[in-house]
This record gives sequence, structure tokens and C-alpha cells, in this order.
Amino acid sequence: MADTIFTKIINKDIPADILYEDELSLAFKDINPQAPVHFLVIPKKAIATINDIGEDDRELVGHLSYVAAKVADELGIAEEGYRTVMNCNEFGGQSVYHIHLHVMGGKLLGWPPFTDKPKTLE
Ligand code: DGP
Repeated sequence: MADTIFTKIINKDIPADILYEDELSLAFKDINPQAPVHFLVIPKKAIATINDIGEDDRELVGHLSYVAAKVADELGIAEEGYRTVMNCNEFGGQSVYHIHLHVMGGKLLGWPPFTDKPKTLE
């Protein structure tokens, strides 16, 4: 797959506000926050979408949730709660084709997240 902006962040070719890093993953603040706390957790392995997660990636994808909870705790939003979201393709609102877990918290979030855009499958 083609490199995305997230490959550049992983390789430190462009700056990001990094919150956590290990050999498998990276967590950094979202550049366009939708909540008082909004960070992304990404695998260092480039996987374009949820649809591209392979059998061998299952542990890695689980690791992203583990890191999300760890960083949420460190940022003080764990007890009140937060939301994790992984968007997939156009209808899911995905814009960067390197899977990433959004972690949003710090205020009471609304549900459901539908917009007024008229596009549907039918
Ligand atoms: P999505 O729409 O689910 O693909 O979310 C992509 C998110 O990535 C979006 O909330 C903004 C964020 N983002 C895009 N480019 C950059 C960047 O260069 N740096 C950071 N920190 N976040 C970015």
C-alpha cells in the first residue's frame, strides 16, 4: 500500500504530539480534535483499513485497544469514560488509509454519531 501521513509520523519525518510508543504501536494527539481529549493509536505496521486486517494481525489490533486504555488512564479520562472509534472507508468517514483507533473523551459524548448527509446504500 502507498505510504500515508502516518508512516511519516512513525518515521519521525514529520512532527506529532506523541503520547506513547512501543515496538508495535504509536499514540499521538489528533491534529483536528473532536473532543477535549482526542488521540489516535496506530500500529506501526501499515494496514489500510479494517477490511485489510489479516489473521496474523489480530493480536496487534487488540494491542491498540490496550494502548488506548493505558494512555486514557494516563491522561485522566478513564474513570469518566471515553469512546474508541475506527472508521472504515468512505461511509465510515475514513480519510487516512492506515488503520487508527480514535480515542475521544474529556466530555459527555453524544450518540448516535450520524450526520445529515443524505448518502445511503439504497
Ligand atoms: P479518519 O477520518 O478516521 O481517517 O481520521 C483521520 C484523523 O487523522 C483525523 O481526525 C485527523 C488526523 N490527522 C490527519 N493528518 C494528521 C497529521 O498530520 N497529524 C496528526 N496528529 N493527526 C492527523
